[in-house]
Amino acid sequence: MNYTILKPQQFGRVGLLTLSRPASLNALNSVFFSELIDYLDYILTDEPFDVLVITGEGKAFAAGADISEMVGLDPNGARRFSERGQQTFLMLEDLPIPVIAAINGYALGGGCELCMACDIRLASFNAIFGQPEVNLGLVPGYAGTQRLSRLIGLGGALKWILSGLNMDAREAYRIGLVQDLSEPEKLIEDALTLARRIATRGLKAVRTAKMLLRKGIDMNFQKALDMEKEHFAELFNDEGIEGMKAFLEKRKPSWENNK
Ligand code: DAK
Repeated sequence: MNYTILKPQQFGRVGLLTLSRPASLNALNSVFFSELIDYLDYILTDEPFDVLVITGEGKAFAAGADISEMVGLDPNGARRFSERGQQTFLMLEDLPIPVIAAINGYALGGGCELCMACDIRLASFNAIFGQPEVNLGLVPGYAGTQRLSRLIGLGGALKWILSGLNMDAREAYRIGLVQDLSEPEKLIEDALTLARRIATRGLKAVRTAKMLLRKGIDMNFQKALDMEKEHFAELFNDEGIEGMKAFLEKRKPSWENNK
């Protein structure tokens, strides 16, 4: 598939995906969703890299769902529209590899929901976040009502979603929505550095840890501990043994991705 909005690049074992529709502040339209589904399918099938970084071109990460497309929907169309976005962002969240959002500017509405479906959020100091849907007489429709409360707690999510206010990057960092802040010109470099760091750890361990954290949060605690125990044990077959031996022998583990 030829992409018109997505610009994929690859740096070794790290993928960088740039949303490129800057004239519309990377508003998420149906072409974007078709391209993203295609790209996620490619990652799942070909496993081209071990960590993905997502960013936006220009002054926005993404300024939300494309309002000019949404305005023509009736309630049934809106349900399908919401479902497609929810499913696509779930597919992104469920990728076996870690995904880092490098948030370069506006991350509003669907754009904020997109970064919340990523595993780690790094933002530039000039990023702006918000769920402004109530200003349009809407509610978040790509799982924002569910992911924001899981990330920052129910009280904070209620405050931001009910008020439709925007928050700056420092506030987003303070409340734990983003994990780190960068100077705008260093954002991508910082995101790629973190991605490379993750991509040179035990790959099976990284994927297992992501899955345990992601799945465990919605599970009964004891069941989540059982799941952790089983997956911990599985790592004692190969990667984990090599990692521990390497430590004791004061050398680098000889994992494929670490040579
Ligand atoms: N959709 C479409 N176009 C957008 C857009 C958006 N979300 N955001 C910006 N643009 C377009 C503008 O219309 C403008 O286009 P032209 O007029 O040049 O053709 C261009 O991008 C540049 O924008 P501005 O001229 O407004 O730029 P400024 O720097 O002055 O302002 C801004 C930047 C981010 C403050 C402003 O653009 C803004 O407020 N944008 C809208 C932000 C917003 O409200 N985002 C939330 C969208 S609603 C659901 C499913 C999904 C959703 C909800 C329900 N269900 C089906 C239940 C999700 C909803 C949303 O995401």
